[in-house]
Amino acid sequence: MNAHTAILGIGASGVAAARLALATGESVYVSDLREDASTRAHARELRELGADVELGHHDLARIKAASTIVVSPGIPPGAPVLSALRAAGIRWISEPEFAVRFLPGSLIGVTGTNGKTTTTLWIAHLLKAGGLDAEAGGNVGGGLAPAASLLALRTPPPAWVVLEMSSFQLADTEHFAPDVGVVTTFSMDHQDRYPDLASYAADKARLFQNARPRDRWVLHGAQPSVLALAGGAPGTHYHFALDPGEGPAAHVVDGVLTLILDGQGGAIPLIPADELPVAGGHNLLNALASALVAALVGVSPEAIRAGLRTLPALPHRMAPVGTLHGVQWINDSKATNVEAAGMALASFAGPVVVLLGGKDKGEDFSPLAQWLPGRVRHVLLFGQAAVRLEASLSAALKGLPGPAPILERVEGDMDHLVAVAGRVAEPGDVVLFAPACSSFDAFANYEARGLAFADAVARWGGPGRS
Ligand code: UMA
Repeated sequence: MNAHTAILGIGASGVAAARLALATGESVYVSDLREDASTRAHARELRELGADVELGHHDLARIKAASTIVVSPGIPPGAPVLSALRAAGIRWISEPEFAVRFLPGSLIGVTGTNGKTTTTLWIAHLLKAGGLDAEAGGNVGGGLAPAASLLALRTPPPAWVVLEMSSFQLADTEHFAPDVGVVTTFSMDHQDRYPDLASYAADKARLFQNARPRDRWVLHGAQPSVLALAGGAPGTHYHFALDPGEGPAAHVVDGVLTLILDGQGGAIPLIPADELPVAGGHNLLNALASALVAALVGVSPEAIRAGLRTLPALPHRMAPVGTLHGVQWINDSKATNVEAAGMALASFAGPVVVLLGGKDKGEDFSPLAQWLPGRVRHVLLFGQAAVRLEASLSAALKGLPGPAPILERVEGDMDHLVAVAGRVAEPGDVVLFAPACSSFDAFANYEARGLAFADAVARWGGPGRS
């Protein structure tokens, strides 16, 4: 009898894993608790390919009978179906763990709290610039790259696969072993799923669980939390950082992105930072990490330079929405945590009007305060997190020197929020939509929230229109 695979969840992960399992001749049972237009459409697609799909119910007996169980990352560890499997001593894996069984090429795994999607896509871009057969995928989402299993369906499969791995996906890995592993940043996030930093770190650290002496690790050298994740994992550890002080392999010297790699004859200047086609200090770090990975896998400095000059900008990340009456509007809806919003704020000297709010994940907001005095003129607080944001920022601002911004809570829809921002902004200001919270209090995801912001700015159109 063919191997039997059970797949839990029929979102992007479940559909991709099911298609891969079916293509390899396995019999497939897919189940999802949700029964709506979207799950029904996915069910129809998979049934046509030969899968057995059940909506509204997980049949535990059928799941237990499977030789492989693939669980979608959005199913929380405490979900009844997973508790039942755990109680029965039955193990499951995540979708990328399943996919890599069918990916014979070299694997680059990218994780981190922020910057992992950009870095994943940029590494693939630089490898392609060097003539390598490389594809990006994994957690990326937003239609920018496919789930890992869909890469495994390509014939022939890519020689190089660059996979973004979320902590949820890393949690359920067993044999996942990247040839090159990258950690972009690490700070607390997803507090709605993790009880503490240690358990979040434990999942992220699974990137290193099967580390071999030949592996290469590319790490944010200025973040002790990243270096602690890697610990003493076997393999060669390379650091990237803005400051050349600590001797990282990739850094910035006199405004020029520079690599220093053993056996390559000293410093290799790449391109001046101001020639990168994307804004933001954190993008400089993403570019350094990507260039370092490309160099480690053999892309020439010439090809890296050409690739850096053509790095693609990603939607909803520091994306200019337009300049209206001297005010620049920036959509950074992907800033779904404090670290990301802080990095966005740090990219502007000021004056800034910043829009913060959304679903409260329980994160400590007070570190945001350090970016406000002297830079931010006005903070508009919206959504479910507004009250706690206001309390936490006003308390943290008391201990800081410099002119404090006005904190103002705004109720109502996106059109109203944008109109208030337009009213308080003055010519020369930046209005920065970098919410520091996830979008799920009012939107399906950060993309829908970013689109709503951009649309509202377009509708508003300028002062006097509110
Ligand atoms: N469900 C059950 N039983 C349960 C609970 C849930 O059947 O007990 C069902 C839900 O009804 C739902 C499915 O399980 O239909 C869960 O789907 P999912 O949330 O895992 O979504 P997918 O569409 O499979 O998307 C996932 C990633 N989503 C999450 O991790 C939440 C996508 O990352 C990723 O692009 C995709 O797989 C392909 O790898 C997005 C994301 O937001 C971009 N990731 C988070 C992040 O980056 O911060 C982690």
